[in-house]
Amino acid sequence: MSETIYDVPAAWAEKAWVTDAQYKEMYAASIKDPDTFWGEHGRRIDWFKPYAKVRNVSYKPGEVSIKWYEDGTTNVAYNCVDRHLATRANQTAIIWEGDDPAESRTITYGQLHAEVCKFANVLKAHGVRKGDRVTIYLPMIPEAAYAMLACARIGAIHSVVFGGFSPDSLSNRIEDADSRVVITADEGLRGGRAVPLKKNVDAADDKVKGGIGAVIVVRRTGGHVTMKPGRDFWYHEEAEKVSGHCPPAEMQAEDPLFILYTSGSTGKPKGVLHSTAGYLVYAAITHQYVFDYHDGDIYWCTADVGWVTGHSYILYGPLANGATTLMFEGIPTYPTISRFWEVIDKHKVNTFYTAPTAIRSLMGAGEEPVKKTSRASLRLLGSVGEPINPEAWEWYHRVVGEGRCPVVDTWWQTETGGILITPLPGATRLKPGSATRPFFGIRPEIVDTEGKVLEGACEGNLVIADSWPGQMRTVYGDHKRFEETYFATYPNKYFTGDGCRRDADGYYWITGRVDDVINVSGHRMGTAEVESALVAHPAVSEAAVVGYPHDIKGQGIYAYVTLMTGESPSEDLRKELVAHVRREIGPIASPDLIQFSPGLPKTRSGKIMRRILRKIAEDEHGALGDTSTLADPAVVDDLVANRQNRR
Ligand code: 6R9
Repeated sequence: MSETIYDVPAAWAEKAWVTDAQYKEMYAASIKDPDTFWGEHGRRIDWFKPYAKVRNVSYKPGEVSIKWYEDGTTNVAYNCVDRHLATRANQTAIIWEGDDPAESRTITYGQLHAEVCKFANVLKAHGVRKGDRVTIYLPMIPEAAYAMLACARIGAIHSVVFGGFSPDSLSNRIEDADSRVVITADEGLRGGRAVPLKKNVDAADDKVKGGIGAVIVVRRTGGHVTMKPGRDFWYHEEAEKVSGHCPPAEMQAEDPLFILYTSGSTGKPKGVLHSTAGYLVYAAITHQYVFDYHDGDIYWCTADVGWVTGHSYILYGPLANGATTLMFEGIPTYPTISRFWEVIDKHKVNTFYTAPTAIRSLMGAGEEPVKKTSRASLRLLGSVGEPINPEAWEWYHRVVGEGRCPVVDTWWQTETGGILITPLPGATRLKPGSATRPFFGIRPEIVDTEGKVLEGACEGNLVIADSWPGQMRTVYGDHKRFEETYFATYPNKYFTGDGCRRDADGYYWITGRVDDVINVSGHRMGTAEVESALVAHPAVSEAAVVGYPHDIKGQGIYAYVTLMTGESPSEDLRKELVAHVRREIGPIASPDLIQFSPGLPKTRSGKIMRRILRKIAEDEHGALGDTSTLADPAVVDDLVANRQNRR
């Protein structure tokens, strides 16, 4: 473990919103009296009707209920757009950088307002009402922002599905959310290659019970698509038919804002539900303090809007703060491996927020592609999505940031809505690899497997002892699953699913998932999902999937596959199974290694012993531990002998 410490640069301590002393004071106050702290910060957004009640939360088993600002009314789109018009109508809200470096444009707050109103009226014209679910399956184009804000404006609940998901994954999400309207584009464009989004929607529609009601299609590439009469509508044609005037709906603070599907340790992906006011307050306050956002900053988060990072830190947090946010359609390596740094120079980006997997892959190309750019505008760097190894942190800090930019390693989850553990650049001394300290109002605890709260320097499972406004409210349509997943393991606490170490300075070091979720390039993948995709193949009788350390992706996917009688292992079958999983879920779920195994290690009660499979996949088979409870210990010898991950 690296224990290098980086002090807060003097200039940062001077200009930042909070110094170390202020952090300590504000943090203590936020924990001692959350009602006062959040009562004040709730006013950073505008309200139609102000709230009198700040929090109303119960983590009690069987009656988990989370409400913030519940008697107030407001509107998220109003807060992200309209309220800035008086002072920022001509300020750039969104800088859009296309996949092709020759394509970029800026959208002012005034233009954003007009676009969002139009889009909202198109949705209304197609029968979308308050509370209806709208699925958004779009590439990284400004229309994704317009569509999300349009939903918020009229009180519809958006469910954004990442453009890399397959028709099957898309249809499951459309069906689970019971959403009648889908917004997509003819094609997406990434790294010069077209992604057939509309075609995927057509394929998904065949699988949705009752079919999709209406598909609104944004023209992006002009590529050929088939339009089904009565179901498919070109957005640009619909937009011409509607007025540009659309008043924002008055929403209750606890009305749902969006659903976002995320993988868990069991079953199909869960629809994480976030509500209106608390989410926005939390996205806004964290965006301000964590990125030390000041008026005039150019801010770039490289995530896709299909993930929570895109929701909170491309769109809602920055726009609530009246910021200029950059939206990038492409990939880090196209047309050249210097693309990120070129975009930073082109738009004079001050704050840059990306994922460790991107840093590790760019690190592999050496310093020259970075050093040939200026990056003089950069002041702050951020990291999110998975633990960042100290080597990657140091490279990011030294090469990309030239040693002058603090790195904020921000730990959070789809479920948390916003950043929970993080440095503040003007306040926190940095330790590479540590997410450092809790944000205001956050009470992390480390517990052992029995739930005993550990004190001081320790290691165990990370729980959060109390609520914060950005917390998810339920699993869409399944409150019982919400309680069981997050509040049953350690009663009266929110269980994160992450392991964590706390050092003697009170710094937190996230060690990774402790459940059956793997983190591939910062994307969450449930092992159960990949397994069920594999067993859906006719040649497969049984499958078990675990993660293993991967130099670039953080974790890779290792699949143990038992074939049906009569089937025999081959390279072709291996390839076919990879292609099959890509088709079923999407490319992010592709197994990196497949081991054909005649049997899987099971207990006498038939439970697969994943601990053993993990050890073999990690090439740590010297330390398999106790195998005496196995039904057939000989299975393990075969697994070790034929392991795929030899170092
Ligand atoms: C925002 C986001 C959440 C899981 C989380 C943890 C891992 C995210 C991290 C991190 C270490 C960080 N994670 N940020 N681990 N350090 N800075 O990524 O949400 O996709 O739901 O993933 O990602 O394991 O539990 P999500």
